[in-house]
Amino acid sequence: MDSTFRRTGNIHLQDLIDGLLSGNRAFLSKAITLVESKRSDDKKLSAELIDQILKPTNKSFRIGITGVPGVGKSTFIEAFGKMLTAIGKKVAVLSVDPSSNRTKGSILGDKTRMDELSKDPNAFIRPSASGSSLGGVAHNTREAILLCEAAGFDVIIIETVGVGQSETLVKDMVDYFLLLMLAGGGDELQGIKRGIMEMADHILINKADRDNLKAAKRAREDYKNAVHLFPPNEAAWEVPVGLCSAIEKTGVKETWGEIEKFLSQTKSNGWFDENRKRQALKWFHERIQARLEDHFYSKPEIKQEIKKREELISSQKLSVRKAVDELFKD
Ligand SMILES: Nc1nc2c(ncn2[C@@H]2O[C@H](COP(=O)(O)OP(=O)(O)OP(=O)(O)O)[C@@H](O)[C@H]2O)c(=O)[nH]1
Ligand SMILES: [Mg+2]
Repeated sequence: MDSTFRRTGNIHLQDLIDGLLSGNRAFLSKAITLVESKRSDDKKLSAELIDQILKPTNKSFRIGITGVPGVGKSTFIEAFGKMLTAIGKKVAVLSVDPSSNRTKGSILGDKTRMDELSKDPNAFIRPSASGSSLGGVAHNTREAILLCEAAGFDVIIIETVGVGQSETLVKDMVDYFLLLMLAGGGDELQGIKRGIMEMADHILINKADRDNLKAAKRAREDYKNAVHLFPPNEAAWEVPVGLCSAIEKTGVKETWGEIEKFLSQTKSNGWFDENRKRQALKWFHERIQARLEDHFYSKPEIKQEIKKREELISSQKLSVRKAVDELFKD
């Protein structure tokens, strides 16, 4: 039994590729597991896999969705995803979750929140990318996006929690960045930084239903005013501020309407392609940096050399500059 056979879950790489390209979701799952693997023989196979499925495609559309925990991202994706499959789209949902303390429970919770979508034959849901660092998670997610596209999914949704650096990572891998907000929380309370609002291509106030509707309408006016003060974005896109209720499924079609407008505008003004090109180049350089770092720190002698110098630096017997020069001497 060759190692290729064993490491792809008892199927040959070529069969995995054929299954993936035919849109088989079980094969897609296996392929994502393979690219997430840290084993060096798996990494070789993954590289081959990615290389073989990579063909230029402009067919797909990648949407990032963020917002504080509990804002309703998963519930929204369920409603939005079902609406998309109903109009004939194939939808893949991936999630980026930088918090390592998230339990299996909430992943199960997500599955139930996306209950209908997860049963839909035209949808694929992958709860969480794994990785030892945020950069690793981002890398795995980017490759998972490529695999989903190769499997024929035309809308790829990436859900991420609105806390910390993960927004920037997701922004760099999507065509459209949707920020879900709540009415009445106030920006500080919602933990959403101005920088994240500025990154958004669309602000959507969720839970605009029942007793909350009035407050949501007021919040929409506030956010509209705020958005006007932001510097214009490179896409020359006027950021819409909308209302929705993921539970009552209102504002969902309208959201897709805005996205279609964005698509046609940015495909004709060139931003869509330009943005993807820039993202690919940025990814390329990030990977070079990660590789250099791995290469350096994995040298067996380097740990000790670093430790020695850490002590000298702490006791002010060695300058940081000299220490670094010494480490890179040869
Ligand atoms: N009233 C109302 N409740 C909603 C709406 N959308 C979501 N909820 C509720 O809000 C809670 C959180 O929803 P989720 O979809 O899990 O939120 P999330 O943003 O995915 O949360 P995390 O994945 O934990 O960050 C659930 O109890 C939902 O039922 C909505 O439009 N209206
Ligand atoms: Mg969620």
